[in-house]
Amino acid sequence: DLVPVRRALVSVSDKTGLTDLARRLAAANVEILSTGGSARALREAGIAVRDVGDLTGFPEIMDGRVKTLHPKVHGGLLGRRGTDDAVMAEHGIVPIDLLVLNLYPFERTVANPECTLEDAIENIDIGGPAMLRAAAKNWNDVGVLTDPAQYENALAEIEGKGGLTRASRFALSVAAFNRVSNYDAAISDYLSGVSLDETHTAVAGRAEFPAQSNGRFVKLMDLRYGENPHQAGAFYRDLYPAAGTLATFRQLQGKELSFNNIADADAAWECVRQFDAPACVIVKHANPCGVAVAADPLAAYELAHATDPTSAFGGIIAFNRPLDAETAKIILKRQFVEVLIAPVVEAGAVEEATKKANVRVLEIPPGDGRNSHDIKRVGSGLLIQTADHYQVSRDELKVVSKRQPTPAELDDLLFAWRVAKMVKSNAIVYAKDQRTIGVGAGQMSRVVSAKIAGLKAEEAGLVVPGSVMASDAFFPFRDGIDAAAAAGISAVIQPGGSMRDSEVIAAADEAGMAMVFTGIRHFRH
Ligand code: 93A
Repeated sequence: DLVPVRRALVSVSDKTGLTDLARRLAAANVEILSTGGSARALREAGIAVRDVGDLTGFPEIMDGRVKTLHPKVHGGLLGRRGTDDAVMAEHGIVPIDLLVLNLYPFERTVANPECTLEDAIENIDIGGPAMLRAAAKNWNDVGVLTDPAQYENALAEIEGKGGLTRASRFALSVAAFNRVSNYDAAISDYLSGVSLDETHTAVAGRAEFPAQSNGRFVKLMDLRYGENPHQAGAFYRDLYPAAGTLATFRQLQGKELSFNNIADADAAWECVRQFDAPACVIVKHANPCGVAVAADPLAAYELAHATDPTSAFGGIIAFNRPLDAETAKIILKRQFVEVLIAPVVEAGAVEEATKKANVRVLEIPPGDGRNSHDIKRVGSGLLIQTADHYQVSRDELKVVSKRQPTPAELDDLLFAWRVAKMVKSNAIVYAKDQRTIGVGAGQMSRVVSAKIAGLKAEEAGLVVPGSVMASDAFFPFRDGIDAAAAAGISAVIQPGGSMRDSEVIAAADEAGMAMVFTGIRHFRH
């Protein structure tokens, strides 16, 4: 099932790894055909190449727009060895066994805010996808490399066996069709966001909501099952994942990630990366059950854990600072952990984790990229919205109570607000000294969430004077404030905007509470 590789066509925009690849192909007695810039780069490196123009007897024309669109190229890629030999011989078409090609950088070009429609159009590759499709269609006889990351394995096969195996050729063919599909989707997305004004000048449109947005995800892995064992599941990631988001993770140790692990890890990571100072977030069933900011990760963990030790059992724990061996050791001794996440996991910490084979350890390289959209399935439709990355700042807060919050209360109010943003609605967070003391999540009535937060704080023995409360949306009635007052809360942060705001503010004033409005809410369902 091996196809010997005797002739390769090399045409690459991204010249990464090009000379090494060509040198090794040449050493394996592969004849190299190449296009303008690629051929030049190879000659400069002292590698013998033949110009495609020499093969076709036709020059590159129209600034390179037509360089490989020729029957001698496409016949060489599409000809079925055995079936088409006579017709190939008749027309002087020689077989091309390997295509090494990556496309004009359309995605990178349009990512530049200065990109004009003309720049974008010139970067639509025509000959490249045509050759990729030809080679990929004829995978039975031809290999196709679309990404420098594929070079090493292919070279190893060619050097070791003299050709590519059937399994490799098929996998490379699928990858090539994937690439073409993603490329076309990027072009279609971009153009769908452009409209022409009265003078027929292109103006950028609502590019965040393209008319079509298929083919922009790539599968990272199949999962053992979905949310429940009778459901199937898989994990896809954006073709171009935003730096610093969960989808860029590296798993350093532990069992395979599950569907729920990934969902919870995302919630934990997105929560912890909101904080500048060292922080720890523990998530259970999609909600933070303990969050703290402290002098170092260990101190933050201790405080986060103490919020709700019962719920923390089997939790997903995320840090926004490197995780060291000592901290990992203490955590793993203290409790059962599903996933540990940090921007850097020191070797000693991984070592500690290997003692518990099941604990998954993830490293997420730093970056401040954000997911741009949230997607939710409804029936056989999709709800799409821009993601909620709003961070309320101190000077946006409006004090509505008679009493002003103290500086310490203000710090805690902002802390609690950030946590509340990551808690399922109705979300109520009680906090004190930059740590949660009770979290009420996912209730259908706000007052019950407030009661749950109070109950948790009491159970953990953490209710202290001067504690604060955050509510992800306004209080429709004063009962939530009364419940908080009864639990010992002294300051409240909430969006405001209820019909009964005056009643709610009066309840705060009666209890001597400070209350601030954010003016914006953070529903999370
Ligand atoms: O302008 S094209 O659409 N017309 C072509 O005939 C063609 N053939 C290859 N672009 C074409 N290519 C692309 O040129 C390849 O996909 C590759 O990205 C690039 C390599 O050009 P060079 O070797 O001149 O740097």
